[in-house]
Formats: sequence, C-alpha cells, structure tokens
Amino acid sequence: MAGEIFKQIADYLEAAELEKREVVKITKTIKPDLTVAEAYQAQELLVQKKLDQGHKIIGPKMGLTSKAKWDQMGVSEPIYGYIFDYMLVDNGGVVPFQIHPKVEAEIAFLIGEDIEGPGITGAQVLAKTEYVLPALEIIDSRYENFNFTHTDVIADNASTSRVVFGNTLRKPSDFDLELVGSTLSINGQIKELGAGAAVLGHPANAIAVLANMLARKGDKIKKGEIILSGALTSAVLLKVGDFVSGKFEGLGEVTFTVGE
Ligand code: 0L1
Ligand code: MG
Repeated sequence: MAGEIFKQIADYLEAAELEKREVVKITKTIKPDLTVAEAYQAQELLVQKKLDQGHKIIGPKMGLTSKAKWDQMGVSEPIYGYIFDYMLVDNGGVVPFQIHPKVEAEIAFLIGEDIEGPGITGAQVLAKTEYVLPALEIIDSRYENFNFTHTDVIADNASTSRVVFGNTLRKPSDFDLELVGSTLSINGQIKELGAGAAVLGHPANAIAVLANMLARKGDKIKKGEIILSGALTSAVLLKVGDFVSGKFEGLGEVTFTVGE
C-alpha cells in the first residue's frame, strides 16, 4: 500500500524520539527520493500519532526562516512543524537532555483570531495577534549529527523538541518587532545575538507564510494557538548542566537549565 511507507517513516522517527537515539536519515534509508509533499504526509502521520496518544497541539512552528539557512539547505521557503503540550517547560525550569539539543531565541505569537490563507500578509497577521512573547526553542533532530536534507527535516517535525516561553506578553502594536534585539547566553557568556529582522525581514512575515502554506492543505492558523515564528539567532549546541538565558529587548528574559 502506497501510504504504508509514510507510516513506516512516522514510526521510525517516533521511536527515535521516545528512545532518545539518533537514526540514519530517511533519504539514506527508507525513501531516498522523498519529496516535500511526501515529507509533510509523513509528518502528518507523526502528528496524528501524538494526538491519538492524548497530546495536545500548542501551535505550529516555523523553521528555516532565514535566507542564510535557505542558501545552506538549497531551498526557497521555510518549513513548519508542531509544538505539543508535553514539549513545554516552565520559564526557569529544567529541559531534559534528549539526543543533541540546540537552542534558538525566537518570538512567539499568541493568535487572537483565525488566520486563513492564501494571500495573507504580515500586516494581517499583526492585526489578528493578541500578544507576542519571547521564547527559547530547543531543537533536537532525530538524525545522526543533525545531518539531514530539507525533506528529512520536514518529516522529523522540523526538529521540534522542547519550548520555554517567557512570562512577558506584549501587544504587537507596542513596538517594532523587526527591531527587537536578543542575546543568547550559555553559562553567563553571550554566544549569539540577533534581531527580529533575521526572520524573513519581520517575524509576522513568517506567520503569514505559515498561513499560506497551511492553506495548501485546506488548513488555517487557529485562534488561541501560540506559534514560534523562527530563530533570531543561530542555534547553539547544549550539554547537561548548561544554564541558558535569552534576553529580549522589551520582552524580558527566558531561562532554563539542561537536565540529565
Ligand atoms: O526551528 C528551526 O528553525 C529548526 C528547523 C529545522 C532545522 C534544524 O534542525 O536546524
Ligand atoms: Mg526554531
């Protein structure tokens, strides 16, 4: 059966996540010619498995939102995945070590009204956003050495692993999100810095692209979802015991410690 191979991919990646071990990428094992559409089919099955297990979606997330990443991966659009409730860690809490975690500083959008593409713009997203808040995303590819193709990473739920949201919620109209600066420190040393403009010129643009991508499968962004718009900084590799701090201009600080 044609769909059987996508179930096999979803099972393979789910087992890697649950058993906290890295695996050989799909395009080297199960399906060398995996297309973007097929990769999203496999991702959907992985997402459905989590829903069937009782996990709840917090919101989609955007990945590969910088031009530098596109050039690196040879692509011309971002990717999306899904954040689930079991991935949330309190601000100041402990993020359990999984495989080879990396951290990114991001701006999250709490959506106030459904946003349905196609043709959505960043300005429309801002008008339908209730609040923005700071976030640290922990990505943890299930693939060996974080090595994957564009389609591999789509099937792997865009490397999503854990998320720590900050406590400061602000109206997006309060400031220019593209100018919001952020520093990312590990054990008191600044490792990366960036600004909102690193995300497709403005973080709201990434949410607009998401709405337009979801429209291709008849889906939309839903009121109440909290969406990660993409990384302001490069991702930094973490080890057990690291204390991580992301400081966001006007949006406060987000911290966590990497546990065992
Ligand atoms: O959230 C992200 O931007 C990560 C997307 C997947 C690429 C990666 O794992 O580096
Ligand atoms: Mg990210």
